[in-house]
Amino acid sequence: MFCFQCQETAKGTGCTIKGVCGKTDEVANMQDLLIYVTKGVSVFANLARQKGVENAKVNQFVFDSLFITITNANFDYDAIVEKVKQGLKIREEIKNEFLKAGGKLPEKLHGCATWTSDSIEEFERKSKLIGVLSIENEDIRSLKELVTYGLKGMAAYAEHAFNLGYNNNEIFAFMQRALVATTEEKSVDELVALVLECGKFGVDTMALLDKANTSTYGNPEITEVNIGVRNNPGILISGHDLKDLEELLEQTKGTGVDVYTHSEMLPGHYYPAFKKYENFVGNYGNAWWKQRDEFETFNGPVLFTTNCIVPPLDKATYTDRIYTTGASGLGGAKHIPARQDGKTKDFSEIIKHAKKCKAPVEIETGKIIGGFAHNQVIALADKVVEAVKTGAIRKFFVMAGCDGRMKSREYYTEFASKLPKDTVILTAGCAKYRYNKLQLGDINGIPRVLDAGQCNDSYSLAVIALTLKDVFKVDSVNDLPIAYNIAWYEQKAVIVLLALLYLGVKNIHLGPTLPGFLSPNVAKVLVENFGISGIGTVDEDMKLFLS
Ligand code: SF4
Ligand code: SF3
Repeated sequence: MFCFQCQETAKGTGCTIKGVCGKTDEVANMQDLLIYVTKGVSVFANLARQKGVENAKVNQFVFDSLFITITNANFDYDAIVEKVKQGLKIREEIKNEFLKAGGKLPEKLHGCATWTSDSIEEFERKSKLIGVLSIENEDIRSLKELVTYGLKGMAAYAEHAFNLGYNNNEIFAFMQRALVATTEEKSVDELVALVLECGKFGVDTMALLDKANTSTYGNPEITEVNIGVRNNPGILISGHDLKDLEELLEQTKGTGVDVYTHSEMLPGHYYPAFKKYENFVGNYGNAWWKQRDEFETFNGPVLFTTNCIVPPLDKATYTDRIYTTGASGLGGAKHIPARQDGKTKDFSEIIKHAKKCKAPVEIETGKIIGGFAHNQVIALADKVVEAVKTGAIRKFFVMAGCDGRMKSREYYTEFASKLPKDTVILTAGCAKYRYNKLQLGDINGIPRVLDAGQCNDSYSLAVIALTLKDVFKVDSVNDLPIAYNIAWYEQKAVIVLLALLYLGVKNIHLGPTLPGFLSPNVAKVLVENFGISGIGTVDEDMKLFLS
């Protein structure tokens, strides 16, 4: 195996024996094969599209497969093998549709469009030959992988929007065109342009998901979320999918089973539509990487709707309480099947399981506050603008992104606590758990940590910046008193970053380490054109940001 797609990649350069995330060699290789086959499907989907054929099943296969290979989403070898088989079938289907529409096969086709097999031995043999390192030139490899990781993040957001009935064929067409581009000979300049285009479609996808979420569940509003527990048995729901949350709440209503959110599902509490559920009790625990402790004490079943899963240790007592659904998967865990023919998912087994479990052990008490997505912040705009004009707010710090296990991430807690009292943190994603319980106070009633929601709600932060740009009548978002100190971990953060670059945001600080997949030359391009940099010590950075 070779994988360097996330921030925790071994030695900052690549996981080669086993993933730091827990992905085995076999799973990593099979995910590579799935990406390879997905590129093959995209080859024919692109050709077919030129003949006017748009195939919804193909589009769904492509975004779902990309999503499955995101860090910490799916560790289930058998599920990934099944997906590869499905891909080979779908590739044949779309190829035939292309031929039926009068298409003529190109003389030369990439191996991803022609390789086929039905033997697992051949799957495994092939999977070792087509990975990241099969691209020799390190700059080309770096850019092609940067595009691929951006697409993975985009796919995740597209899937959530799709689950709520929101689609955009232009996004699907871009995804497939970009996947095919990674199989073609391209110059560095062409690939840099593709990276930026990926950012453009990242903005579109996040805007689509924002529309899907807010049209379906209302605009997030200021909410105090309980972090303590009640005495009933509970189900802990993690990941990002709000449709799953809705169906779980509907099915647990009146059963005596409480529902708690974990990690990235916390912002579920901010939506008006979910406030009517009396059994939607609060948020339990912290960011994803603390799950090995927090799932022990939770006592009840845990439902993963997406990443981030940490495979349980052998001694864990909660392994049989894990359920997965959607793109997520874990060998040995029960997977709740997708919706069929417009029906809801069936969570009855989890609910039955919960009824046999003890109530959660209380690990924290009190409340955290959030719900500062664009609509809510813009409703407060007068107050915010006033505070900036009078100098009560000196600067905003966008500290969105991901959390992770590395000790170096303590930087973000220290940074947040050392920020002067006249600054405000804008956050989204699980990065917030590094400072959302610090009691940083407020400025004239505006909390100093404004949580917009999940990582995809980083879109809200962009909308807020663009609104402030108009209010303050400045030419560029870079003229606003906003600094960017972003933490990244997986590929959703990659698409958020590319989206910000596309919107013209400069001088983003990215930490705790720069991506291992950036070759020195590609890193140089990002530094020279966008002013991207890493982080230093808290004190040095604080001086730099406030100077
Ligand atoms: Fe390593 Fe990250 Fe890849 Fe997992 S996802 S194998 S930790 S680089
Ligand atoms: Fe977190 Fe995985 Fe990225 Fe969605 S849940 S921000 S790391």
